[in-house]
Amino acid sequence: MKQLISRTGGLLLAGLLLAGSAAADDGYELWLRYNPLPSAKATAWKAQVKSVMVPGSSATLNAVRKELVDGCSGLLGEKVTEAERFGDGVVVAGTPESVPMFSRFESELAELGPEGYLIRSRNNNGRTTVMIASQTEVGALYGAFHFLRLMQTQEPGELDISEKPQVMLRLLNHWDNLDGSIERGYAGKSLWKWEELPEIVDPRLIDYARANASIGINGSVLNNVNSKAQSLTTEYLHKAAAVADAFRPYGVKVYLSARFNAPMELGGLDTADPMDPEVRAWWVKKADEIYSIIPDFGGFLVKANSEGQPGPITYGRTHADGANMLATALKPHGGIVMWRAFVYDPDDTDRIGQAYTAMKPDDGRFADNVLLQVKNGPLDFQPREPFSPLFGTMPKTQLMPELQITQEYLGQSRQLAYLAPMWREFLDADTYAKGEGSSVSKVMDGSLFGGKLTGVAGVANTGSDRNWTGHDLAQANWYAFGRLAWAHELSSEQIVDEWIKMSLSQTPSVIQSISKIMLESREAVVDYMTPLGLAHIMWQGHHYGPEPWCDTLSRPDWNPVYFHRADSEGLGFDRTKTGSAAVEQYLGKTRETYESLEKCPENMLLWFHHVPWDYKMKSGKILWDELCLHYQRGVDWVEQARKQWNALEGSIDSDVFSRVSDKFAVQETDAGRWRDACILYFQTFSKREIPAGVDKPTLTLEQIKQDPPKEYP
Ligand code: BDP
Repeated sequence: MKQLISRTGGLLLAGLLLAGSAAADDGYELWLRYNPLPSAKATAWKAQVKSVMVPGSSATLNAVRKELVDGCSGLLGEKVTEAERFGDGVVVAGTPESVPMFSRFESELAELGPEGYLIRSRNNNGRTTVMIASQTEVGALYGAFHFLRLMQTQEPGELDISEKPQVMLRLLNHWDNLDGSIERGYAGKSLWKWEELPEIVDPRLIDYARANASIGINGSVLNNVNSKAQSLTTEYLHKAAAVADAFRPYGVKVYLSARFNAPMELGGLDTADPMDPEVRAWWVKKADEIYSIIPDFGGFLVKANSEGQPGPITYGRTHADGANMLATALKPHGGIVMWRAFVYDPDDTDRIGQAYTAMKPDDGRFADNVLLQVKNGPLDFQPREPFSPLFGTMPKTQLMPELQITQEYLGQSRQLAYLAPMWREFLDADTYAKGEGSSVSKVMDGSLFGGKLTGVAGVANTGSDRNWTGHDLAQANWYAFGRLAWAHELSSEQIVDEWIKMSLSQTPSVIQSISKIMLESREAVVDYMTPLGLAHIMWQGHHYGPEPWCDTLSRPDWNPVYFHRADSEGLGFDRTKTGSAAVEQYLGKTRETYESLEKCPENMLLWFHHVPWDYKMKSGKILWDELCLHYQRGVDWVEQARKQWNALEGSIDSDVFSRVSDKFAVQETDAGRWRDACILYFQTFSKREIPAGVDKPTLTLEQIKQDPPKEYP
C-alpha cells in the first residue's frame, strides 16, 4: 500500500494509511525487509515452504529459526509455522548434531568446511522438503540466509547447492573513534556507544551482526586505524567483550586496531622497539589479558609509521619486525595480525610507489599469522586507480585487500556510486605474476601463491543513521562487499539484482531501471570528478568537491597539483622511465600496457603519462576536448539518472523514493560544480576554448574557489 502513495499529492493519504497500516520504510531493515513476494511467486514457493524446523537450542540455532520463520512468513504473506517432524513442505536447518539425519552429509560437509553449507531439496511423490545443513551452526545460519535470498531472487525448483566462502577473513574495518565520531563516516555516529558499554548493549548491535551474517561477513575491527591506546585498557576490553557477546551468535568476531606504542602510553615503557624484551613481554601479557576477557578475539589491525602513527621504523626495525612481534604474542591464542601497507614516506620518490619500496623487501619475512593489508590501489581509494603492484609482487606474503565501502572520495553519502563495478575491475586485474590469468582475486583467495590465511577488508559505511548508510542506495555497497568477499566471481549485475529484489522491488521493469542507474553510477562519478586517470584532486581535508588548484598543504604529496601535474604542455603524471618510473613496479604485459602511451587504457592515461593537450585520443579528439567532454558526460548522466529515478515515483516505497530523490538533487548540483571547477582550472593551462557540447560555466573560477564545498553533514 505504501507504494501507491504519491510523493507530491499523497501526504494526507500517507498519514491516513500510516495510522492503520505498516510504518514508513525508513531503510532500517536493509536487504532483510522480507516484504511479501508477488502473489504468483509466493504461491509457487508455498508449495515448497509450509513450515520450518530448526531443532535444538542455542543462540545461533535460535537465530536460524527466527530468521527462517520471520523471513518465510514475510515473503509468503502468511504465518509460517514451526514443524515438529520432518515432512512435506518442511524446511529443516542445522548441523549433523542438531539434525541427526544430516549425518549422511558428513563427508560433503567436511569438504565445505566450517562456514560452508549445502541446501538440498527432495521431492518424494510430490512431497517436497528442503534441507539446509552445515558442520557448524553459523554455517547453517549462512545457509538459511542463502535460502531466503533464493526465495526472493528465483522461482522454486530443485535445489542442489554447495557453498563455501572463497576467503577466510571477511571483515569490516570501522574507522570509529572512542568519542563516537567516525573518521570518513557519512552516516551519523558510531554504532558502538562506548560510554554505555559494557552495562548497556544497544540492541542495534544485534541487527548489525545479523545483517553482516546475512552476507557472510565474519569479523569487525571496532576502532579506527588511527587508534588510541585506550582501546587496549582493561576497561575498554570489557566493553569490546560486550560487543563480542552480541556478535557471537552471528559468527562475527571482534578485532581491534592496536596502537604500536601502547607499551609506552599504557605500560610506561620508554620505547616501543619490537626487539626490546620488555616491549615484547608487554604485548604477550596484553594478549593474554585480551583472551582472558574475549576468548575468541580475532586479532589486531595495525597502521604503523603512516600519517603520524607510531611504528617499528622509528626504532630502525622493519615492518615485518613490528608485525611479527605482535603475531608472536597473539599466536598461542590463535589470533592474527593485519599489518597495513598504507605507508608513504615524505621523500622525493613518487608517492604511489612508496608502499612497494617499503614492503617488498619484507616479502617472505612475515609470520604465518600475519596478513599484509593492502589498499586496492597504490594511492588512496580514488574513484579509479590501477591495482596496487604489491598484488603480484609479494608471492611469499599473505596479502589481504582493503577496499573502502564508505565513499570518502566518491561523493560520500550525498552521491550515488555503486561500487561493485570498481571492485570487479580490481579483482579481475591481471598481475601477470605467473603469466596471463594471475588475477588479483587469485592472489586474494590464495590460489596463486598459496598461503594459510586469506582475507579481505572493507572500510565500513555504517553509522547511527536510521538507514545505516546515509544514502539508501549505499546499502548496496555494504551488501556488495559481503557478497564479493564470499564469492569473488559474482558479477556486479547479479549482486545489484539481488539487492534490489531484496530491498526495493520485485517488478522487472523497476528492477531494470534501478539496476541500470546503479551499474552506471560509478563511471559517472569518475567522469565528473577524475576522468582519464586523474586522481586526488578533491577538496583538502574532507575530500568532498573539487580543489585541483590546491598547493598549500604541508606535504607535497598531499596536494592535488602534485597528482595532476598540469602545465602549459599538458596534463598527467609521467610514471614511465622518463618520469618517476613507478610503472616498473608492475609485471609483464600489465607493465608494457601501462607504460606505453599508445597502449595504456585511456581511463588510466593521466595516471601514467603526462599527455600534451593536443594529443589525439582514440575518439579522434584532442585530450583537452576529450577531458571536457568527460566532465560533461558525467553531469549529463546525473541529470538523466535523476529523471529516471524520479520516474519511479509510485513504483517503490514512497519514503525511500523521496530520500533518494533528494540526494539526486544534491548530486546534480555538485557534479556540475566539479565540471565547472575542473574545466575552468585546467583551462588556465591548456588555454583552449571549451569545446562544443559542454555547458559553459556560470561562475568564474575565482567565484568557485571562494565558496568551498560544505563538509559532511
Ligand atoms: C585516507 C583517509 C584517512 C585515513 C587513511 C588511512 O583520508 O582518514 O586515516 O586513508 O587509510 O584515505 O589510514
